[in-house]
Amino acid sequence: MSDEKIDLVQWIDFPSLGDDRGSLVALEGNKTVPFDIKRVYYIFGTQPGVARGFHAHKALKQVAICIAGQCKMLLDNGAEKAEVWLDSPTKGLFIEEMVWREMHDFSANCVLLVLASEHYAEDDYIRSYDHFLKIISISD
Ligand code: T46
Repeated sequence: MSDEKIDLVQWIDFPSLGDDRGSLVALEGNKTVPFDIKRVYYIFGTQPGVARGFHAHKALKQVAICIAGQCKMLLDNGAEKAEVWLDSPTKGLFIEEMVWREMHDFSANCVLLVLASEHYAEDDYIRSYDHFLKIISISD
């Protein structure tokens, strides 16, 4: 097994293909996005004070991009925690498997676009933080 440590916060900068009409960002699986994109979803209209997430994924990899407004993402790999603002349509946050995530402080206009490496599967979710810590400590 490799001892290589993967950074918890991994940003991807997407080139903005702008001209005098405005801006355009293109997202391509296995190119600008480091996996084959199997699913796309977006979160919008989040009510004031609401926080989302509170889970990790066993195998799913995702890239989250705030294409309008802003929200805060908390990432936690069991050893380290980081909180970052998602607030740019040209910046993607790459979230690997086995990372606990929470989203907080959504602005009213926030549209959070997420690209996923797998189709939706409820059995890929770990929704108990204690269970997540247990699994992480076993796999270390
Ligand atoms: C994640 C964070 C960033 C589906 O039916 N298909 C889907 O592809 C998704 C993502 C969700 N759903 C259903 C499941 C729930 O009944 O939509 C409902 C809301 O999903 P959830 O409560 O999981 O939403 P969040 O915002 O807590 O988490 C979502 C993703 O589920 C998760 O993978 O990493 O956004």
